[in-house]
Amino acid sequence: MNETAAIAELDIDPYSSENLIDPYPMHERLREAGPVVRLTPYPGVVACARHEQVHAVFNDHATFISGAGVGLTNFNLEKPFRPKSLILEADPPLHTQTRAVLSRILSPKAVMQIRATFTAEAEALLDRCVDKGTICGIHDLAQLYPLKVFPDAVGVEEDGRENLLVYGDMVFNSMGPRNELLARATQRVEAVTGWIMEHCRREHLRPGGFGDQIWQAADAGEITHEQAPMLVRSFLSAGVDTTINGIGNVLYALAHHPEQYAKLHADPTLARPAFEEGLRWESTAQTFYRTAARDCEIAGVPLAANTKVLCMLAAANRDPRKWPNPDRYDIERRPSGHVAFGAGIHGCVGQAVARLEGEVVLTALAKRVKRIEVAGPHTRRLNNTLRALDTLPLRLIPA
Ligand code: OVV
Repeated sequence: MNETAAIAELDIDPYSSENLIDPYPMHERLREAGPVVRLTPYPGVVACARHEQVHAVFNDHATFISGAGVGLTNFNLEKPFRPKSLILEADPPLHTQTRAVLSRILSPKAVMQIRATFTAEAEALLDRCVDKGTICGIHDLAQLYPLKVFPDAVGVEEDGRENLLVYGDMVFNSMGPRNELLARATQRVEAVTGWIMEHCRREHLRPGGFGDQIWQAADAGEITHEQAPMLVRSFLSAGVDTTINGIGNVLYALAHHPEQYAKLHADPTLARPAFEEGLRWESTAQTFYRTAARDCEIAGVPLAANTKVLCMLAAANRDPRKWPNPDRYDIERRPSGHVAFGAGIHGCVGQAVARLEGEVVLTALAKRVKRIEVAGPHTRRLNNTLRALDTLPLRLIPA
């Protein structure tokens, strides 16, 4: 360390209702205050809202570890709400082993094999949506699609899949403070945790599906049989609520930018970049934390060991230092380098599946629908980590 810089300090609560409803003014204040900012309501926490620092923290996994939790809670000091994820909340060497298994199961080759099915399901669902004419973009489209195709691919039975929504909501709320949102999620999850853990067991997983492939990796000795259900749990935790909101948020973006939708309708091959730009513009996972494994620094600012570092993905994805016109949703922008999937060794292992879902849904939409009209006010579902909509009334004008 050459020079040490003073650290900015802001009295900001990222989890206030006001900031959860509209985080963008807060993002700007945090980015402009400095490369790393202390949050006075949360002692021991600093926030990075600029792209450069978020990217740097994610790419230094030895200093900024995940094993002490990727939410506000420091697992070195407090017990997690559930046994730690063997991939999300793990560091090398454990993470290296579990990641190898999941990344093979979700490899580009595996994604090629599910592509035809995922496409057919998107087309069938969009046929039904167009027949309806006026839909809730969340309930009739953004939720139905991932809740069908992803558990099908994992090999989970149809009955009870709505439990995945309750569970995902809990997992992502658990990364914030002990506020009212977390209290309510904790109450709701009680009735579904048993179902989730039961469906991680081999006898509940269709042979050959992603879930069963984890058990096969245990048979092959790549992981233990005790680890297998915990890795299936990662699919069930991270695989549904994330893509639901990725699709929901991009529908919101397209409905509110008719000129962008017109470009997509004219050229459905823009589906993939339109989804990608949606992730940049309105990032599904707004935040993840890391924990300083030792005394260290960010941009010359000294940090003590055990400092929790709040990485604001959504703010980095609109950092004017990185993106021209960052607040503009532009489907012809190629937003490579966005951190909506994180970055570094913990970068989303399911991102090829997420992109496939986004692409085929937007392609099916673009081919059938000439125009999307906002058919009423939307409502938000507040969550400590996810940018989520509850309702999104849309009128689909057929081509
Ligand atoms: C990326 C992510 C989010 C939530 C849960 C998990 C992973 C997990 O591994 O359980």
